[in-house]
Amino acid sequence: MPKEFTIAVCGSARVGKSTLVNALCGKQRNDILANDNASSMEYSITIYDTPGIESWTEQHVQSYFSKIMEQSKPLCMIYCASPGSFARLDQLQWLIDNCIKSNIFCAFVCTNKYSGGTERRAQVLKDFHSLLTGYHGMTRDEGNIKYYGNVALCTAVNSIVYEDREFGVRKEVEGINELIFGILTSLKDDKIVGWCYTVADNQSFWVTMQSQLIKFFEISQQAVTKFFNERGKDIVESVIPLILSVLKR
Ligand SMILES: Nc1nc2c(ncn2[C@@H]2O[C@H](COP(=O)(O)OP(=O)(O)OP(=O)(O)O)[C@@H](O)[C@H]2O)c(=O)[nH]1
Ligand SMILES: [Mg+2]
Repeated sequence: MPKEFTIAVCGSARVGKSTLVNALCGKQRNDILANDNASSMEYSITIYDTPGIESWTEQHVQSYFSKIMEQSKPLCMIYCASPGSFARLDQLQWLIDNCIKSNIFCAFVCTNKYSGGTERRAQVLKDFHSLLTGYHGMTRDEGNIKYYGNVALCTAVNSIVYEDREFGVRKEVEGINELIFGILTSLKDDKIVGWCYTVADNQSFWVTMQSQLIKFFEISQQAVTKFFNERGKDIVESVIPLILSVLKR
């Protein structure tokens, strides 16, 4: 039996949930089957990406999330809101209460951050912040990510290139690698493994964040270089086993 991990993605319709999932995974699919060759154990990863709920009412949230919980407990809940889309903080309380009760880490993400202007983006982040401080004080503010103990983090991302030809504006992808790293460093034990496999194909993450990963997990640079030389260009094949061996220590 493969070890199963699930991730719950929540939020209103058209805010950029699926685009974020693709950016995190580094590929266009929602169900990933990954093999850990080192132990020949199989990991199965399922991402629940809501098909656009038009009215994100408390009732919808409850039935959707309860259904996921029946299947298996998610290792992480990612809540998405785009600038201007976010107005019903109270409806999120049930969701956070339940995540905390079940020990599920929450990532609150302002998706498509350039779509609604600076003020609206700031408002979403302000709303996330005031909501989360009701549960846990802010413990860290690093790399544009605010952390609230082991409960949650919040940040803003641009999942794909943003272009406004009329105003001659172009913005590159932003905040995805940092978000992956933020979630990775907030999880515990085998949830870390699940998250590593979720983002296993995101070459950009493993390459860009290599030194941060080495530092955080206290992996030796020498070991990474050695694996890298032996296994060729596949960073994933070289870094994930090292993280796993650190966790098993
Ligand atoms: N430039 C840019 N466009 C984005 C971003 N996120 C989403 N979009 C665009 O916004 C639209 C909606 O994105 P989706 O990812 O389909 O949103 P969704 O929340 O999955 O939508 P539903 O599944 O219908 O609820 C698409 O046209 C995306 O290309 C982003 O970060 N940057
Ligand atoms: Mg979608």
